[in-house]
Amino acid sequence: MKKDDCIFCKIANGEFNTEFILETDKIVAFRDINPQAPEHILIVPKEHFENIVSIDDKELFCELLEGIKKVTEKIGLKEFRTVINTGKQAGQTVFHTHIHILGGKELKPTFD
Ligand code: DGP
Repeated sequence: MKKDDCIFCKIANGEFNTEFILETDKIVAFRDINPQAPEHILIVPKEHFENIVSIDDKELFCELLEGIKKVTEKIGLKEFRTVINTGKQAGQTVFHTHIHILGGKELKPTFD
C-alpha cells in the first residue's frame, strides 16, 4: 500500500523520475540526497512499511537483502557498510523503511 504523504513512496513509485540503480517488482535503489560517503545508496521497498520490523512479507525481506548484493555488484563496491535505522531515537528520519549502503572510503567504526 502507498502512503500519500510519504516521500519514499513517491520516489519508489517513479513520481520524481529518480534514477534507479536497481528496480524490481518490489524494490528500488537510488542515491541518497545527502551522501555520507562517496557511495551512499538507499534500498527501498515500493510498498510502504514504516520500519524494518513492520515488514510482514518474507519475500520482500529476501529481496531487500538480495538488493544489497545486486546493487554493490552493479556498481563494483566490494567493501561497504549497511545501516537500517529504526525509530527516531536511532536516527530514522524517513519513516518508510530503507537500507543504507555506504562505501567508497574508510569508514570509522561508530556506534555512538
Ligand atoms: P534515515 O535517517 O535512516 O531515515 O535516512 C533517510 C535518508 O534519506 C537520509 O540519509 C536522507 C535521505 N533522503 C531524504 N529525502 C530524500 C529524497 O527526497 N531523495 C533522496 N534521494 N534521499 C532522501
